[in-house]
Amino acid sequence: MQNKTITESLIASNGWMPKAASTFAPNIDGLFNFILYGSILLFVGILIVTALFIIKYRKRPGYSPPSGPHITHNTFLELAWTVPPLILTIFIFYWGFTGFLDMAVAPKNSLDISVTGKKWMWQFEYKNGTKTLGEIVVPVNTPVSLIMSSEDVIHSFYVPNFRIKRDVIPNRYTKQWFEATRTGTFQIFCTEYCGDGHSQMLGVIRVVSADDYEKWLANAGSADDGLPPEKLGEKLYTSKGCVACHSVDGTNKIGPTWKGLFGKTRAYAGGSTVADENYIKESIENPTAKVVTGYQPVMPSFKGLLNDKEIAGVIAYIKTLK
Ligand code: HEC
Ligand SMILES: [Cu+2]
Repeated sequence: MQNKTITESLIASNGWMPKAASTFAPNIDGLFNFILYGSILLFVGILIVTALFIIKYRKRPGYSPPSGPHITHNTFLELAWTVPPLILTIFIFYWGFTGFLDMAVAPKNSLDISVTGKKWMWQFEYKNGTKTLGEIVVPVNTPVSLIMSSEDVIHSFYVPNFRIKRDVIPNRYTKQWFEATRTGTFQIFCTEYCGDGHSQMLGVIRVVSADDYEKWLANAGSADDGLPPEKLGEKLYTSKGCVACHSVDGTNKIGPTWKGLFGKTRAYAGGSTVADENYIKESIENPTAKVVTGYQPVMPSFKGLLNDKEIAGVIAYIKTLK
């Protein structure tokens, strides 16, 4: 699922960059291409001139270098290699700086969403209290402002299709805004190495029409599409970030594998219990209550982040992993 989204949204539209999907993208791509192709042009030009000079002035029988006074200065030449590059760099600076300012200041009417990065998930909260994990839904053609902070280490919020990337830092708020120009699902990455689960610290931005957005928000962010419980659980496994720490194929990652978990006897400091529905629910909402022997108490609590239906879905999914 998540992987499919990655490939779809990141496929390059022109064999080159991921499909542009924000108002920033044309300007940024323009500047990037200008610098890239400009550099290539200059580089190739210099190589050609170098090659011509090597041939023209090579040491060979019957050729002696032009004689005359030693040249120390040529005002025209010196101006020629100073002034045009200066104008070029000022132009590039101006282009980049005005673009940077546009990206730094969010329009007044923007939709605010707060973002919390923590190992290894993205958590979002809308103004009306709707909380989501690993996914935000936003209306198309509307400025959205992200107010971001981290609960642990430095993370970085990166959406290639929107050409936005901003560090997410503990004890400080950083802001990033964007306006999506097309509907679709776009990948969020963490681009600041933050530990074992870094590469799994993924999320998606779903851009929908204004109507669909209102509908979604009215349903308090539940988007379970009427899936059967075990399918819902399977979806949540990736979308809520459990995948960063739990495998379903028997390998132990940061947390124990879910394969064969249901009905197994679990040992924890001070006792043991059979992994039944209640144990799984407790493990999700209050993970430190019974820390499985051999593991660190690093699982964050998902209390309030998974509703009862979703927890039932996770339980149903774990039951299928025999
Ligand atoms: C940051 C890593 C991390 C994430 C993310 C995480 N877990 Fe865990 N989980 C752990 C660790 C470590 C343990 C074992 C220690 C403990 O019991 O707290 C554990 C234990 C569990 C257990 C008990 C497993 C057993 O073998 O007894 C369940 C059930 C569980 N997690 C469910 C979830 C669900 C559901 C999610 C996603 C919504 C999730 N976890 C996300 C790290 C994580
Ligand atoms: Cu991170």
